[in-house]
Amino acid sequence: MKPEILLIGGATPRMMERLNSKFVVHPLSEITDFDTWVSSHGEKIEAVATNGHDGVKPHIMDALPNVKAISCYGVGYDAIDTKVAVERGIVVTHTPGVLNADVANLAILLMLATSRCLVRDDQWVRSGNWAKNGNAPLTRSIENKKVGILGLGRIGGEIARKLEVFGCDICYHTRTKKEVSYTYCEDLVEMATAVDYLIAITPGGPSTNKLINRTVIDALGPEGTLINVARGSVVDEKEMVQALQEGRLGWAGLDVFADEPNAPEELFNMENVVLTPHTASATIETRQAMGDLTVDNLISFFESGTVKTPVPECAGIAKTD
Ligand code: NAP
Ligand code: 8YV
Repeated sequence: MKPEILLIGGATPRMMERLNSKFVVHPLSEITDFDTWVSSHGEKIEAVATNGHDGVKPHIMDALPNVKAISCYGVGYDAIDTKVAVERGIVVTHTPGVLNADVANLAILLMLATSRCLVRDDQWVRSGNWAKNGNAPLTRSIENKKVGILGLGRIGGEIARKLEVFGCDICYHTRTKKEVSYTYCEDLVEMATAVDYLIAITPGGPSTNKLINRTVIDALGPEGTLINVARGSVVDEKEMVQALQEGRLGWAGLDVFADEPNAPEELFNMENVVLTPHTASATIETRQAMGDLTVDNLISFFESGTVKTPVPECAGIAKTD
């Protein structure tokens, strides 16, 4: 008998094929009346496959009493209540490591796109402005600039290493000092004051909520650039928009937003802003690796009771191979 699982959000064809071969998959998107479905199927569901955006909402968690594993397609799992999961003995897994390179690449792409005015200059050519009005205004270099990284974990570390090629002077802020050669800044405001670029790459959730507030934004200032590839919740979005409008913040490169898939409309006409729709890990190669790991964790859990990549909160209840 195949175990029955609930699939929240989308899955690639490759993931679906592998999931269907091992499980009876119930896609949430195909359930029209959740309460009726729960009364006939709720107790049969033994695992959930989800993603970092959708997570598992409390009413879904409550409706599935026999869930033993939740596999998240993404490294960030702030949309899953791990406290409740651990209390119920549910093992939560995620996809760390396999997306480091592409997320770091997008952070640097946003730095380059904002500093070199990529979107404006692309438009300069397409609109005929070049032929009509001559050369575009000069832009700014990222070479040898000061960069502050908020969150120097797997991805933050990769961003730092890649930025060394540009001669950037790198410092970072985390709760605990790391064994690295980059300068540790205990105080985020002091770091923001000192740098040209501030890159956010922490987890979301309560401990990082609006860490980048008005004081930090003002410390970064009119010559500063904010890059956010972490979670929209890490930045006080209203304050950021206002600071960009008033010229108190120079530029922003943003992959994540507080209310996805909605982004503040005030940003849409700003030339000093580059926006991407939460696509830092969205390459074919990286999404394949994430999908494989998401499914591997589930298969391994049901075949051997072990998982490959449990979230740290579940270290005490998860067996690893
Ligand atoms: P990680 O290895 O766990 O690194 C997290 C870093 O953030 C650590 O250095 C940690 O250091 C620091 N941190 C955590 N809480 C903090 C706090 N309250 N204040 C300051 N620093 C804090 O995680 P990762 O694999 O690099 O991923 C980081 C996050 O990136 C994910 O959780 C996700 O939210 C985001 N992400 C976004 C995308 C995207 O598509 N845009 C893709 C992948 C990941 P300390 O514990 O010492 O504070
Ligand atoms: C995904 C992410 O796009 O891994 C993360 O934390 O934010 C992204 O890689 C997200 O999990 C939605 O699937």
